[in-house]
Amino acid sequence: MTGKFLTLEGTEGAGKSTNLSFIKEWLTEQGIEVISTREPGGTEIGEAVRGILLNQDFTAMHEDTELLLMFAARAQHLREKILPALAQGKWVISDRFTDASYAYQGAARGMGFERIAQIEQWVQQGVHPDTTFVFDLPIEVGMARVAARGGETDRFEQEKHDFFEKVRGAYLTRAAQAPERYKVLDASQSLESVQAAIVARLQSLISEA
Ligand code: Z5A
Repeated sequence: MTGKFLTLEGTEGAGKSTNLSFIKEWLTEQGIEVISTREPGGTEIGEAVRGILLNQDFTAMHEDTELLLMFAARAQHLREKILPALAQGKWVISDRFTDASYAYQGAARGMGFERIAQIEQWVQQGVHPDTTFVFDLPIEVGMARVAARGGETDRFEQEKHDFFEKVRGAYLTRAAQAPERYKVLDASQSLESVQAAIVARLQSLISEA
């Protein structure tokens, strides 16, 4: 028996973390065993790597280093946490996964998709999410939400508006190329309306399981 693998993607302040908790709670109420996790991170080693990746003092980080660290954390995450949970029939929800590497490193950093696809194949060996929710909203709306929430900024949040437009565009392009895997949500709508769309997709996933 294998569980389902769900991922949440989008630009900053789009509502991924908020809805991760909602999805976990909703699935648990349906009697499904679920674990939630995040990238970069998810394991003790992955969280240590996250600390390096987000450290805003590390302005000298080369884009190759950034990409390889993302996948180093992911390799550990898959083997230590995601695959064992799926094998036990649990559902796994991750706040970000490989689509973020395509969007941030591939599109926004301009590294291209080919190299990422090669590393993806090497690390994941064909493992992909069953469903990816893309929380889509204008960049300035997400930034305003993050500003209102307060807290520390990280190395990625130092980037300019144009960087995040490329990220947003890449997510939408990938979603359009594989509509059966992606569910694009209008994250500028109220939380209630976003969550109603999420529940509709979860119900159809449960009926397929
Ligand atoms: N990264 C990468 O480059 N390559 C990779 O392969 C991976 C990651 C895996 C860390 O990610 C960075 O790593 C990320 C990409 C890079 N950098 N950036 N930017 P992260 O996920 O930890 O960081 P984040 O995207 O910046 O998270 P965030 O800003 O916390 O966004 P969020 O989780 O989507 O937002 P939220 O906390 O759920 O919501 C923000 C606020 O809006 C909050 O106060 C909510 O109550 C509010 N909210 C949420 N939804 C609504 C609605 N619908 N209406 C009104 N208000 C709302």
